[in-house]
Amino acid sequence: MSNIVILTGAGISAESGLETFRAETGLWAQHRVEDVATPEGFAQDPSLVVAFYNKRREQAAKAKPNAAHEALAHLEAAHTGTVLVVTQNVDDLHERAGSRNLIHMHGALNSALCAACDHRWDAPMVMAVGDACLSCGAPSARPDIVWFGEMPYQMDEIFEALGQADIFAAIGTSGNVYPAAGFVAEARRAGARTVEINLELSSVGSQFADALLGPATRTVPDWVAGILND
Ligand code: BJW
Repeated sequence: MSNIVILTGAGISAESGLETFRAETGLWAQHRVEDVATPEGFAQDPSLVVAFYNKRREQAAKAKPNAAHEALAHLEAAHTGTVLVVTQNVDDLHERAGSRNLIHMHGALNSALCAACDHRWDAPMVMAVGDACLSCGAPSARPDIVWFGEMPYQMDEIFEALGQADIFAAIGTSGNVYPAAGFVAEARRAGARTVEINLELSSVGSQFADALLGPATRTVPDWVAGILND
């Protein structure tokens, strides 16, 4: 019985048609990160930020889980040990594929957060600046997204799982954003076998014991089949 922790990033949803961040034509080539993914950007121009996430919410709703999301859901159902997926993605393709033991460490497009009282609720498809909180009534709704400088969610649970991991895989993430980019070091300290699954080696690729290079819809099902046949 082995414990498997899987970190996913934008690359796992790329073949579902969702843009990654750091590709040449990706989201950060079209928007200044300071403008749309920081609390300061939201304070400066909330309409711009709300519109950015409204558009991405609409795109995510139209996208479908691909063979890589489905393979991870199958792994969770078929593996005799534990499987935890920690995603940096704010789309809901993992849960729509069937993953249940899942942490959205950078938040979720389908969730709204009250900046006044921290209450969360299901976001409407189109949020507006100054939407009222469903709990306290303050006009303080914001997208429930972890921006730069904010604390990612469920970090205690993630570090506890990494400390007990036998296998750690990072799929489709460039290794540029912390704390997620530090998970491989944490998993290695715990003695986990580590594998990077990506089109190319990431910024932290040299820290992994193994690499599987290629599109996630091919490499992830192959990797899952290998684990289940072990
Ligand atoms: C494929 C593929 C295919 C493509 N198949 N693969 C200096 C040093 C160290 C840290 C810091 C520092 N200064 C500031 C920091 C901290 C900061 C940080 O890391 N900054 C860096 C830029 C240096 N981090 C934070 O502020 C975080 N909070 C924090 O640290 O709190 C304190 C703390 C300390 C200790 C413990 C705990 C907490 C918050 C980070 C919030 C990130 N937010 C964003 C935007 C919001 C979400 C959204 O709008 O969607 O999250 S940024 C953006 O990057 C998004 C992503 O989740 C994240 C990671 O991107 P990802 O997923 O890796 O995408 P890409 O595009 O970079 O890569 C795609 C990959 O896929 C590529 O490798 C492709 O090759 C691959 N690929 N197609 C397989 N078909």
